[in-house]
Amino acid sequence: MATSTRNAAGSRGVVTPEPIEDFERERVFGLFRQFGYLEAELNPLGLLPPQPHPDLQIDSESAREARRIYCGSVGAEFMHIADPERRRWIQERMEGDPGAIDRERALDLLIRADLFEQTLQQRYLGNKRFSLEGNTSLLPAVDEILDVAGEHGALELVMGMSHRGRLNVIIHVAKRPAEQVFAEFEDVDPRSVLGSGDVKYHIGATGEYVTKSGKKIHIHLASNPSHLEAVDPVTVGRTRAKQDRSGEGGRAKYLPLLVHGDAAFAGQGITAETLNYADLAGYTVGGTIHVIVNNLLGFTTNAREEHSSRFSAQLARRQGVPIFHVNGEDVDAVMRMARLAAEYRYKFGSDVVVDLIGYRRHGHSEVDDPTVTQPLMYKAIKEHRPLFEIYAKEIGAENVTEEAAVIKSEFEAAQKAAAQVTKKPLLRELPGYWGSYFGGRYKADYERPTGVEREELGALTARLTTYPGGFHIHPKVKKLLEQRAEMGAGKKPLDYGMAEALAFASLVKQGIPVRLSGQDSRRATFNQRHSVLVDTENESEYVPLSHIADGQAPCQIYNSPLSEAGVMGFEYGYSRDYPEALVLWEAQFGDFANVAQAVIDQFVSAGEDKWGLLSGLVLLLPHGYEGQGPEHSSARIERFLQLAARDNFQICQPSNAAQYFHLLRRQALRNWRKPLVVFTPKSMLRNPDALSPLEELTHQRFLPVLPDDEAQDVKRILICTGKIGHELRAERERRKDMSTAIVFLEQMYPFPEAEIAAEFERHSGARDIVWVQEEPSNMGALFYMLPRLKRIAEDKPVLSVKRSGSASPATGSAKAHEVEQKTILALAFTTQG
Ligand SMILES: Cc1ncc(C[n+]2csc(CCOP(=O)(O)OP(=O)(O)O)c2C)c(N)n1
Ligand SMILES: [Mg+2]
Repeated sequence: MATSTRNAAGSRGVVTPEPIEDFERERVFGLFRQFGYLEAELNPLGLLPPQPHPDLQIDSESAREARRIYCGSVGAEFMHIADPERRRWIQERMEGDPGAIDRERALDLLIRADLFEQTLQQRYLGNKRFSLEGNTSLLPAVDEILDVAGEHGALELVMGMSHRGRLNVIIHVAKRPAEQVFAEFEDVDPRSVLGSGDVKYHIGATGEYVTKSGKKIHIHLASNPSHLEAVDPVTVGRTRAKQDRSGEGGRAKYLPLLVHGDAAFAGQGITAETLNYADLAGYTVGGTIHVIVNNLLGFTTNAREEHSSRFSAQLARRQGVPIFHVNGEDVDAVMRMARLAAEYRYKFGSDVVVDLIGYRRHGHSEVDDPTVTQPLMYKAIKEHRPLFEIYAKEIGAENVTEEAAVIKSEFEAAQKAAAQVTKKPLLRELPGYWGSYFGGRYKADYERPTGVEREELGALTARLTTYPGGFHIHPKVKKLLEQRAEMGAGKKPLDYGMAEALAFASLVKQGIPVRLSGQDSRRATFNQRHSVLVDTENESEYVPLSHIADGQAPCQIYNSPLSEAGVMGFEYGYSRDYPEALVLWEAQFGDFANVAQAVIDQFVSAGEDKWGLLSGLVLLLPHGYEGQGPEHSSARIERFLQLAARDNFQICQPSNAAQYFHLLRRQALRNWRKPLVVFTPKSMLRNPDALSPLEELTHQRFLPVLPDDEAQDVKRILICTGKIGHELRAERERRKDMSTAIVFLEQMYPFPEAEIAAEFERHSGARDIVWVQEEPSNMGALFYMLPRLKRIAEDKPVLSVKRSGSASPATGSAKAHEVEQKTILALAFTTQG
């Protein structure tokens, strides 16, 4: 039960006894604050009947008063919040004066929302549009949110939403001219979008909104795939990037708003993943406002089939954030709650949920007949007037018919105009910071030198391997830093860990921010990074990468929550609004990335093709067959190669430390912004054959193919990628067979055809060309390589060595793995066509 302010004084030792009637009133109010939302009248069609709670069956003046507040059109769920200050704040706002409401403005928005949909319905019958009708009070709600945001100095609303009401939002929130949306329904010249582009209810939009107090706020509605809720982490990541780049006060300036469907909010795990990082240092945006456009339906599925909780919104309860359920047809209550939610976000920097409960006037899309699955609900909906008519009557508005006629004719004029104009495919403008970056097809002149002078490497090493006096370093880390110091001084060859540290250090010194997140990324899965030093006496932290030079760019390395889709989506979003930065997401083992497959498919690989939007995100995916079983061996090279087309991303496997160094620097230093998938090492991290002399960091660049200039009189060329190449080299040594050349393919995509051809040319005496991979025949790069190698080899036979086809990526037995691996190595040197 909530404590009254007078009771709180008791904790200071001054106990003031409560008068009995106050105490009873407080007790009754406490119960209603806690359970009142269950008995609230939340659905315009009466489809969510109050659920009587035994503790609320009280007949008293206080109970009637509390019931009026807590069981009306608003169900406030907030007593699960642990912080008494937050509870008290909500309670005071719920029980206090509701404040003034601009009803005329709300009515205008409601009329526009309905008439826009009606115009679409009349003109483009049978076209999907995912109408907002039944939940049109979303517009006055957003209007209130923006007003509060404006008062707090917001510059931009970063918005993510799916299909429902999106076209309405594009016009009435993002303020695109209605003609542009109507034009999307008109016939287009199909040749302009063959094989690319996206449907109209997925593409993003930007515009300027003027709040009711006259503040201008930029609106950025993010492009969105069909995959429900996948845009949530992307929107939050984008917001964080915008906040980070704006520095001080960023949390107030950029406000994220996610609009969800009720079925998707409850059902999609990525929503839970996104909510989960709301308060974590690496991911917080100072609170996201969530609005659920709740029609108690998901396609043809009823609410009672969607979630085990009474409300879809209750997923958010674990977080201790308030949930305001509100009857979507009590427009005044909707506006009050939207305002309250926005104020709460600004006051406490917390997420907050508004559950806007209405209905869906038509089928899921306008081509579905909902009377088949929800006959009674749709009978009630058919008899239900549009909200603007109900609201106009309620507030006694005059001239509604005339106003509606004017708005209707505006939309009709816009529709006619749209039929005349040619479609403008882009509904949005890119932020200025994208000015010097570009995508499109690869050109060699995009390359930049990536080498770093030896002296500079020495200076960076000094910063990377030292820590403040008095810092209690762990003996293992001390040893690692000592070894790194020798590597940086050229006394020892470099390993991947040091190469990466030098790459990051050189970049931040050059003013390029680095952001890396993943599970255990600070130390790293294989103990190879140690980017954060932890004092053994007091656990204080020292991050050498943040002490490289005065005026350096930030280097942020975060341990992420145990989530793939949510975190990868976030980092993709971050990269979209921070093109200057090197943004990396790391998998613990490469195959865990498949939990984020929707983010890879829908954003990372296809974002440019669908929306013309770019990202330089790097995915670090540990890969390699080391006898650790089915799930720790393969990062699923085959899946990435299958997604590759038209230079949409880069797929690389650097086989030594220097290659990794140049690859990371290349990604940041070029202005060509493309996602980069890196298959990263595990045992190769410490394989002496994969170490690099310091000189290779100074002059060389990333080589898409590592030639073999040790082999002589070559009879056979083995082509491979990654770790197996080092094993083949060891095997060659054992066999003393220098007539076999071993060529490492470091970049699988875009395919370095000329470089491979040059290797074939160099060893033109070779009879056999053999692709060697560790993966089974139905996995790895085999399907991709064979036709390409055959094309280059012309009339020479191209053979392949691989594991037999297998449903699971690798054996569970370490011994069986070794037998298989030995067989591959033997066959590589002996197989004949
Ligand atoms: C991940 C995913 N699964 C399935 C679908 C197919 N789908 C599209 S809309 C929809 C129903 C969504 O219901 P809700 O979230 O309540 O939104 P509403 O359409 O009711 O506004 C479904 C199942 C999808 N788009 N994405
Ligand atoms: Mg729904």
